[in-house]
This record gives sequence, structure tokens and C-alpha cells, in this order.
Amino acid sequence: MHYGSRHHSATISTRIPAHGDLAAVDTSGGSPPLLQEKQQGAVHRTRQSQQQPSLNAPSNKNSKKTAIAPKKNRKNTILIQKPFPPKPPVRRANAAFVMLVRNSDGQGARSAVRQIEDRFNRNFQYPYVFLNDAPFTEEFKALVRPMSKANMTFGLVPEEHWSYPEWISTTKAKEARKTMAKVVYGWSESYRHMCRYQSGFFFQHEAMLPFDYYWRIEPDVEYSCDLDFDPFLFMQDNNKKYAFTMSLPEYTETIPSLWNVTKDFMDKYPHLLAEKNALDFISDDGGKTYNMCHFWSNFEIADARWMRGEAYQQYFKHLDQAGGFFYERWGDAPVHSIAAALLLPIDQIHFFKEIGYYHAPFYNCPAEPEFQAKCHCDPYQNVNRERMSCTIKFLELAGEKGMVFPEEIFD
Ligand SMILES: Nc1nc2c(ncn2[C@@H]2O[C@H](COP(=O)(O)OP(=O)(O)OP(=O)(O)O)[C@@H](O)[C@H]2O)c(=O)[nH]1
Ligand SMILES: [Mg+2]
Repeated sequence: MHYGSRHHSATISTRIPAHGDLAAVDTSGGSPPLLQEKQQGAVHRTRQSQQQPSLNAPSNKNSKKTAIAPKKNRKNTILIQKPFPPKPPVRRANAAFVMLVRNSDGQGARSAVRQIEDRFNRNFQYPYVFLNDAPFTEEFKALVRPMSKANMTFGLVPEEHWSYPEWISTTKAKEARKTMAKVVYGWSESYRHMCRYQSGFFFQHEAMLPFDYYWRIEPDVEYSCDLDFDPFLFMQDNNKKYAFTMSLPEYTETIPSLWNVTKDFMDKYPHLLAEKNALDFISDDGGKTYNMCHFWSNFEIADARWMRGEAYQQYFKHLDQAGGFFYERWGDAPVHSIAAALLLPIDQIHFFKEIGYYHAPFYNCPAEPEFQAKCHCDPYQNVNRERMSCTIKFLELAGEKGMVFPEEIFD
């Protein structure tokens, strides 16, 4: 399901250009700018690259004039040289994008990467790690590689991270899939391996080990706001360990025993719980029951060192032993969220309201005019402002400024 319009020519003319990019402004009422850029770009790119003064060359008045002066072409279209792109940032975090993906999702993967590049990463060049339980095909790699100049690694998930642990009864697991046939993905064996992998292993993959922070992306997601800051550095500089863009309630049928198993963990390992944690985000009765609130983990920026650390690892092992990844259908979203809420102080969890994001069927879309100016999403369709979302509750508990509603600005 998709609500908003995908067509937004404004992005084309306002984006920061790649080196030597041209913007075409149509004065003849002819074809739209994008088309002109396509039709005429090749010719003018060549001409421009011949005339463009070198960044190192001594500047004089004339050469400057040549670089910015509008040029007329034969079709009466004025071509304007856009300013040079910003210099690569001086500081970067030790971080990577990560996408778990099947070979059959190459088109969705390239679309997500293209948007990450357009909105953020072309100015930063953070690397990508693609992970798959089957070897990546050359076709998949050929689809995503051209989307970014950043380094890309294509990793194979080790079998021991995508199979049944010895203490799990495969017969009981099969039975569970049958009885849960009507629950979302309740019938699926691979979905369960995926959720367990995303809960406990992807950040331990050898391709991920060099990195401190990761930003999870999925095929077919959309990014609708230009980001002129570095969210990884934001995490690092503000000592944040887990960040989200949407929060929602989980389907109760998928996690009947998750909270009881979590309570066992809390009794057994009280020293691993954080002071000033976010228990009240996930429980409305002081921990007796789980209120199903979770961060939607298809978007995540997090500190992988926290997840590799003792507290998170102990929690994951405790859950894994209980078998709910296979006997029920525990998702990585409630697992990550409960872990973050209990094992981190609430001030290490962050809501990135300015990251416009879409994963079917929900959006995050900021209403603040300063953010909207960089977005093409509809702030009325921001799921975080809906009653079912838990984000307003999170902001209240975290003592952060409330969300701006579009009615306050546009109505
Ligand atoms: N390699 C591989 N990746 C998978 C598999 N199943 C899911 N994934 C990936 O795991 C992530 C989550 O899977 P999704 O199917 O999107 O799960 P979801 O977001 O809960 O469900 P949707 O609403 O259908 O998107 C995505 O990045 C998928 O590409 C699988 O069997 N193999
Ligand atoms: Mg998904």
C-alpha cells in the first residue's frame, strides 16, 4: 500500500549536484527539466568539462564568469552551472549501511540504495554491506553496484546463523507454523530464520565486525528528505546507541511468551538492566505486562558494539534458548526494542524525526517547515502522530520536545 505521490520534480532541480552536473532551465515551455537533462546532458557535459576551470587552477575574473554564466543552446534552453558539491566531510563515523536481502530483490535493493545516495550518502560515502543466506548472484551485484561509489561488500550468512540450534525440535517448530498459518508470516520458516538472524547475528558477521555503527536498510524502502547532517556522527557525538523513525504495537499472536521469558531474564540478570531505562515505554504497569510498543526495526541506526556487548548478548542467548523464534514467531523488532528499553538508559535512544522514511504501509514525515522544505512526503500521513503509534509516549518519557503536527502549521 502506498499513500503519497512519488513524483517530485523539485528534488531534481534542488539537489546538490554531482561533480560537473548540469541543471537545465526550460525557457521555451518545452520538455520538463529531467527530460532535457537526459536528452542534452551528454553533449553539454562534455563541453562543460572542457571549459570548467580546475579547482586547483589560479582563479581569474574571466574563468569564474565562464563557470557560472548561463549558456544558450540551440533549443533556446539556458544551461546553468550548479555550484560545486561540498567537500567530502572532514569527520566520519566508523559506520556502514547494512541490508539483508535475497537475490530476487535486486530491483528493490537498488532503489533503496539510490535513494540513500541521493538524500545523504553521496556526500559521505559510507560503505554498504549486503548479507544473504544464499551466495549473491552476479546479476544482483550488477544491479546495486552502479548506484554508489562507496565500497560495497557482499557477504554470505554462515549456515550456523541460519539454521536450527540443536536444542530446537524441528517437529515442534513445524507444528507451530501450522497452527500459526493465519498469523502474519506465521506459516513461514524462512521468516523465522530471518528474524532470529536479525535479532542476534547480523552485527557479528565478519563483514560487519569492522564497524561501530550500522544503518539498516531494506529493499523497496523510500527516503523522502534531504539530510544535510550525518546521523552516524549525531549518534556518536551524543552517545546514542539506538535510533528509530517509527514505533508501533506488535501483533500479540506472534509473541505469546516473549514477555514472560523477558521477565525471567530480568530476574536472573538484574545487574544488566540500565538505570533510568525505558521500561515505561514498553510496559504500562511497571513491568507486569508488555504493551506491545516497539521500534520498527526495518529502519535502525544503532551502535553495533552495544549489541555485541555482554548485556545484549546475554538477552539474545536467553531468548534463543527459550525457542520462541521457532515455536512462536518472535520478530527482531520487539526483541531489539525490549533490549534497548531495558538495557539502555532512555537518553541513549533517539527518534530521528527529520528522516522522512517509508516502509509499506507507513511513513515518517516531519511537519516542521524547516524539514518539510527538504522533503517530498505528506506530513499528514506520518504514522507517529496516529493513536496506534507509541512515539508520542516515547518523547514524553524521554523528556524530549513533542512532535509538531501538520495542523498546527498548515491548517
Ligand atoms: N537473504 C534473505 N533475506 C531475507 C529473507 N527474508 C527476509 N529477508 C530480508 O530481511 C529483511 C526483513 O524482511 P521483510 O520480508 O522485509 O520483513 P518485514 O519487513 O517484516 O515484512 P514486509 O512487510 O513484507 O516488508 C529485509 O531486508 C529482507 O530483504 C530471506 O529468506 N533471505
Ligand atoms: Mg520489510
